[in-house]
Amino acid sequence: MAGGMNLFGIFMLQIIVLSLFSLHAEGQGLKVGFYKKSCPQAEVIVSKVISDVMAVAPSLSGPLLRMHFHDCFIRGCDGSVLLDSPTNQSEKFSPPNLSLRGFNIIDRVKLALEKACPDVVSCADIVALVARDVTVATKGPFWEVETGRRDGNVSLFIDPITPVTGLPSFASNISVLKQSWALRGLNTKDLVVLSGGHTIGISHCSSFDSRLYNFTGEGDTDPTMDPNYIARLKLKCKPNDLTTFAELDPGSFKTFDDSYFKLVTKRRGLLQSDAALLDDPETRAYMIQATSEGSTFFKDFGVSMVSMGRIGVLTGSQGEIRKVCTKRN
Ligand code: HEM
Ligand SMILES: *[C@@H]1O[C@H](CO)[C@@H](O)[C@H](O)[C@H]1NC(C)=O
Ligand SMILES: *[C@@H]1O[C@H](CO)[C@@H](O)[C@H](O)[C@H]1NC(C)=O
Ligand SMILES: *[C@@H]1O[C@H](CO)[C@@H](O)[C@H](O)[C@H]1NC(C)=O
Ligand SMILES: *[C@@H]1O[C@H](CO)[C@@H](O)[C@H](O)[C@H]1NC(C)=O
Ligand SMILES: CC(=O)N[C@H]1CO[C@H](CO)[C@@H](O)[C@@H]1O
Repeated sequence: MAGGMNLFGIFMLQIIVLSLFSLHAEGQGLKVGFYKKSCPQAEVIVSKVISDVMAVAPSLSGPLLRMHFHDCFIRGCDGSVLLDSPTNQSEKFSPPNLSLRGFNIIDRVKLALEKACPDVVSCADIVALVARDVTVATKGPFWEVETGRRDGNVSLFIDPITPVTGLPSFASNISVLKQSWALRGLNTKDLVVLSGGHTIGISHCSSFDSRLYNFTGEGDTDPTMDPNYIARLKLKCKPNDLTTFAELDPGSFKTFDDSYFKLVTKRRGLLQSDAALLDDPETRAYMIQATSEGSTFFKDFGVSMVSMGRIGVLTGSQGEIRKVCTKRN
């Protein structure tokens, strides 16, 4: 079973993680159009700011989609990824955030919302709505976003890098990835579908250069990666390069489409965690389906994003509605 852990082990971990995230059933208290009465213009305001931003800074679509993933996987979708800390000890300063950008865009959306309806729309909901709007802006699918999340007040440096319950690493194998999803009540289909988020955006060389230069510590390359692609990437990324980056989905990294799955199935997935999706019959079959005529990827992506958006949410009288997204009230 996954990572040497038996089913019972997964079950127990699931209980631990779920009770860490929330005592409520997953997603309870969320609904489409939560702000219909309290702030009827909320979603229009978010979309307007995002379309303005996309017009001048389209490269922020990647980090803004990724932000919702990082928020939801750590302490549930509670805006914890946004919190600053006077000593840089909050989540956003933890290593996996490398390249998380666009925090100022969330602030800009919040400012516009506070002007229209003060103290009503949570930062966690803003992150969820923005993830949808940047997907649409890159020609991806539209889905109805459930809202009604409230903001948490805890954000810890250690959380994203904690083994098992933290964020999955770019070097995760398929069993670790499946476990990471299962712990949050998501299934293997959600894993492969949401990995499709890598159809847009970039990755720093440091997230994949071991595959090019030192895969097992003996100066070797990753045998599962197309050698021609390795050669091309080596021209871009020199060893120990911390600043250069490459497109996750070369050729169409600005467009949300199915080409990510085409590349991964041709052994051109950039990250080990992308390539790992070939190691499971279900995820492999999905990738082939997703690149075929009858692909359901666009529809599936919306469904899985809604599921991800329900992880460990605070609702009702839990948590708070932050006035400023980087600070507790
Ligand atoms: C399967 C587990 C995942 C792993 C291990 C992973 C890891 C990574 C890594 C290492 C990067 C590059 C960061 C850098 O070096 O700059 C990245 C980028 C990105 N990830 Fe993931 N990711 C995963 C799942 C997801 C999910 C579920 C989404 C959203 C649905 C997502 C959306 C993105 C996007 C859009 C980018 C591009 C960011 C940019 O353009 O700056 N990822 N991811
Ligand atoms: C996957 O990775 C985990 C953690 O690094 C490791 O314990 C496990 O043995 C690996 N599983 C396989 C099948 O390689
Ligand atoms: C926190 O990090 C920022 C850059 O992200 C840096 O400018 C600042 O000096 C750091 N502050 C502390 C207290 O380490
Ligand atoms: C490759 O990795 C090994 C083990 O981590 C290390 O000792 C060696 O210096 C690395 N080689 C290069 C060229 O980075
Ligand atoms: C965080 O919120 C919990 C309840 O939601 C509350 O008991 C606690 O005092 C809060 N902590 C801080 C530092 O605001
Ligand atoms: C945006 C941001 O806060 N990035 C931080 C991510 O983590 C690295 C490594 O811990 C920090 O150096 C960055 O400042």
